[in-house]
Amino acid sequence: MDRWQGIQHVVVVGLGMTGLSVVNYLSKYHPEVTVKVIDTRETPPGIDRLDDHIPLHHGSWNLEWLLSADLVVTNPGIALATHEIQQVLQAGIPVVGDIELFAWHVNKPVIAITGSNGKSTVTDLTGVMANASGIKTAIGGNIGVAALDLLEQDAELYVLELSSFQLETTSSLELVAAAFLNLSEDHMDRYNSSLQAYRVAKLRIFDHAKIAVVNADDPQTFPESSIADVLSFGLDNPANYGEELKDGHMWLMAKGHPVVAISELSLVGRHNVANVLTVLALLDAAHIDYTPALETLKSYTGLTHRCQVVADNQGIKWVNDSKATNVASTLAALSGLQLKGKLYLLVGGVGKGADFSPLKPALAALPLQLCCFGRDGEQFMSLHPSAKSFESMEVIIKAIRPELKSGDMVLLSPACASFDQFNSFMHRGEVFASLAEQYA
Ligand code: UMA
Ligand code: ADP
Repeated sequence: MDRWQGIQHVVVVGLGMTGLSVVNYLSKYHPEVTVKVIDTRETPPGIDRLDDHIPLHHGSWNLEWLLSADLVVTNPGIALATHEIQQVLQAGIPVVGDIELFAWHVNKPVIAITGSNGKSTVTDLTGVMANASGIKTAIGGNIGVAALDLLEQDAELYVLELSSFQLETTSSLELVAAAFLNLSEDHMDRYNSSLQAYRVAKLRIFDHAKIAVVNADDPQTFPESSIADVLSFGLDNPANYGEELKDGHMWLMAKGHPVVAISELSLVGRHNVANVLTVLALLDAAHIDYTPALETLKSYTGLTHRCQVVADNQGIKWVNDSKATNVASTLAALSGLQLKGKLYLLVGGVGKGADFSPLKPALAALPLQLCCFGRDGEQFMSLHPSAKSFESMEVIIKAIRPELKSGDMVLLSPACASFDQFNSFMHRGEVFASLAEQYA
């Protein structure tokens, strides 16, 4: 089927990494279509990299452009519920995202991963292991490399991290295997506080998947249709991919076969055991023999900004978990703690409409100084008697530094997005790491 038949005028909504990748893709593979870009921001990111010949309307909407398009391609950050996008849909004009364009084009196997937490870790490790197994693999999507840009790499396999935002505008992505890692509250501002609406967006990953990889400990990850074959991973429930005690050691098991002893992994934390089990299930589902990649698996230490020790001096550990942008990821960090002294936990930022009260029981059990900062920092103040409010991360570090003793840990695991005081979670993590280096 030629998806492009009858499409002459494309309007790209939202520049940024996604919009630029769409414009570049169209000019390379579909030079016959005309492209216009709308971005509601005064200074859209990427404006300096947009070809001068592409008409750009920025700072507001342009309904005339939108309603004269044959196809509208939206940035994942634009909700379909947005009034202007609803007008486009009511006019019968198709609205898709960059992942849908990727789906129309790709002719190699694709693996995709969604979930509330662990997507980037699982996506990266799946790609790393597939490459180490001799398969030329490209990874991208929500992890920070636009999917359409991967096509340049001419890979044998694509591994995509997909957010619920991206899945909302994707309807024909065929997958050799798809994983839904877990579901917990996030992006409630976008989903009108409905966890079910957020889940339904994520479940779209299974629509055209040959094999669904689900979390036996989290039934909300199970597909509702019976189309896909299902593999499950689990820490607490019986699953195809789980753990077993053998000769005094806990092993990761793949369908009854021992793969690696957990003590041999460099990754730490129970959540990472679940992540590795998912990777094994995905690779098996894609028929990849990962035996040559087992040493790579053992030495894999994970991505930066995820429970990463950035300084360790005088017995004081400084841990950057800036990627903890929701409650469940902060809970995962707390459950994996190996604490000898007091914990100085830095929380706050943009709360995205979340309920932070599930943190309360986990915090109650800890020798803790809770340090709250950022736009929604006040929302954490009732979670622990030690809570104090600060202007910024730097003010916190300056205030707590004289109190720190050997055995203590300073942990940035903010349970919030970063956009109030930083450009991104990476920027926030870098600021923390440089403060840690300065004050450690
Ligand atoms: N925006 C406007 N007007 C516009 C266009 C965008 O106000 O016309 C705003 C929206 O609020 C939007 C924000 O700008 O949320 C982000 O746009 P952007 O230009 O920064 O986006 P990209 O650079 O294209 O990045 C997007 C993903 N961003 C979002 O989904 C918000 C990136 O995920 C992704 O890595 C990239 O595409 C490549 O696929 C980031 C993210 O925060 C990391 N994702 C969320 C998450 O992981 O929780 C879902
Ligand atoms: P995502 O791409 O879904 O945001 P990441 O792998 O970047 O996932 O990890 C984000 C945060 O969630 C980090 O703080 C990390 O320590 C934590 N995390 C990673 N895997 C899991 C998991 N399986 N369950 C809960 N938290 C996790």
